[in-house]
Amino acid sequence: MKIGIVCYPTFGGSGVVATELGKALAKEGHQVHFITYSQPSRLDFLNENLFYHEVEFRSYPLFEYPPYELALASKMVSVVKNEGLDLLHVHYAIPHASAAYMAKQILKTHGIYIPVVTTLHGTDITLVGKDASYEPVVTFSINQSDGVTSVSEDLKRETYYSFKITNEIEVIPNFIDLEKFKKQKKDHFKKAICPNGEALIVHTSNFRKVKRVMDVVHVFNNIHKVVPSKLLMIGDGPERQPAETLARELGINDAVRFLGKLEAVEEVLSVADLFLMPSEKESFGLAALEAMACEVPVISSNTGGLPELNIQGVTGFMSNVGDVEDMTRKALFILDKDNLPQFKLNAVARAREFDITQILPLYEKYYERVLEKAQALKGLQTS
Ligand code: GMT
Repeated sequence: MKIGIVCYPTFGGSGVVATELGKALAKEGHQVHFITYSQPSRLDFLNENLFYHEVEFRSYPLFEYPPYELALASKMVSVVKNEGLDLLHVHYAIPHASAAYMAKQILKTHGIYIPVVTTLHGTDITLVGKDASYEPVVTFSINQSDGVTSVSEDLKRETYYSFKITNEIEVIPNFIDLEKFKKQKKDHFKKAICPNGEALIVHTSNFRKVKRVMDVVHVFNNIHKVVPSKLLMIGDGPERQPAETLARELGINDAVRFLGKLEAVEEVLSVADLFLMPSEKESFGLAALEAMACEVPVISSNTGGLPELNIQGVTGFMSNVGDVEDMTRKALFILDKDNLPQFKLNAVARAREFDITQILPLYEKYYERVLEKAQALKGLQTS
């Protein structure tokens, strides 16, 4: 198949899923064309089946807001035509699904029918998409897609609840490459951070409000009072500075290190004992899956799709959003030396269920179904 993938090329979860999916499809022999405004950060390997097309958009003094969506739709039209794509797969509804709809209509006037698959990732539905300034366009473009997938059952429910959706939504969960995300021997690194055998707690995110980064600092502060421990904060975003200030105010700044964005997160996860994800909303929780793959149990909130990943009392624990005391109690239970080894084994066993080798065929089969449906429709129109 020749597949066009549209995504945000940044560090966010949807971009990571889209890029890893494209890489895996290319390894399987499909031809994959990424269409984005810059090189996706995880598009870091060479394969004869991988192509990258940059969306260039010119500004003009008249434009206070450059019309990116138009430039993207135009680029989709040219890539579909010039490369003979079979299908467009857009990740994150806004604005990719509506740009794809426009490209599809333009291509129809050239006698080309390009099926569009839209994958809903989370905040495109739960936060941004619901907003009145986007809702009609999001509803319309989901309903106009030839296929729609969501990354969890919860996100599917939420989408049907919040929008008037007439399309079927297929759940295909996030996945992990266990060749990359696995526990590596990094004893020297652990020794450098925890010279006295302290427990190592890790949080990774884009430090947006929805991640409740302050809860991470509060939970750690409580743990630190009982168990000698260190906290590594990976990623960057608007809540980083307030979190650093809070750590200083609580007097734990020596035990907390902010590392910023890291390429090789798996190296840090390899030496971690516990992962914290107290998010307000989380459609799946890819960062928690990455931790679990590296044998790290998870303390998370019980929101969104997290109960579909983190099994209560087995791979970690869940608490209500904002219940810092409950999260602390459960974290201390996991960190007990009699409990930790089993939680670690359970975490990686669960992660194996989301191995890319299990999930990739689901996408391939779904593409085939969408293409068959499109062919049948074309047949009806020409007969
Ligand atoms: O977590 C983020 O804020 C980034 C966001 C994105 O779209 O880039 O992640 C969402 O998509 C991921 C991949 O499908 C999911 O694993 C995350 O749970 C989801 N984030 C939220 O729902 C907040």
